[in-house]
Amino acid sequence: MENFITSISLATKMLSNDYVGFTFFVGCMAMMAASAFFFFSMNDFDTKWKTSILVSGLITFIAAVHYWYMRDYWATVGESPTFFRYVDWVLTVPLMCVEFYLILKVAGAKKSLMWKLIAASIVMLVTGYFGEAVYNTGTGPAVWGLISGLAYFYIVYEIWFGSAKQLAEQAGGAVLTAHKTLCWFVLVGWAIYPLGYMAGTPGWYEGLGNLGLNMDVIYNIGDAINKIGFGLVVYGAALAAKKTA
Ligand SMILES: *C/C=C(C)/C=C/C=C(C)/C=C/C1=C(C)CCCC1(C)C
Repeated sequence: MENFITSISLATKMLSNDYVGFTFFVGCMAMMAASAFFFFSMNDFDTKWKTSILVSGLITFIAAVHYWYMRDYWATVGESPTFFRYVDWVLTVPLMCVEFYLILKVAGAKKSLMWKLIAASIVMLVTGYFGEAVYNTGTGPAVWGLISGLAYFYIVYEIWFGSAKQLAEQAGGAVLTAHKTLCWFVLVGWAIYPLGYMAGTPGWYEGLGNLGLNMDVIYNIGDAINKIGFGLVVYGAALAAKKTA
């Protein structure tokens, strides 16, 4: 009985230098707050933008639920919640690809563009998981990290220079502005993740941990910037489109 009671205790003490625990906690709140914001504001917009903002809210909401579990896993088990992390990404990153498609739909984007981006994002994440959690010794992290990186570059290429770029230019206005900003998120914001991966691979950049920047802290910073920031760009585009309409 006593064991049962301690195992359902809702809060564990957090040490003041526990940056991982702290960023999981704050990240969880931020994702919840962002979800509430997106869900409550979506009805201010017409159908086209409403769906995009709904997807922004789903991305932060799915992350909030995962952060709730990851925060708890870290507090009770004291290890990186790698599995929850990748389940979160496998759900939310494809939704970000959907977001690109939804924005470009006005310019006639085809579903094939969306599926190409989704497929590349899944290759990127599954191979990343292999390098981080399955084949994580010897040359494993380098080989799987490289394949993951190639899939990442394919996404960057497609949105910056491929058909997605052409569609954004045809659409112009708020769509073009939003597309450009989201392209920067993918090029710079998403590049935070390979840094986290390198900080988490034994013998690579573990030294970053001495600066308080270990793998989980880097991933948590990346998620806050990319998931909430990405959603706000979409929200901003919806507002801009409403003003010019
Ligand atoms: C909300 C979560 C997002 C936007 C996650 C994005 C994750 C990546 C862009 C991960 C990329 C990786 C590489 C490019 C190589 C090393 C392995 C990964 C999976 C960390």
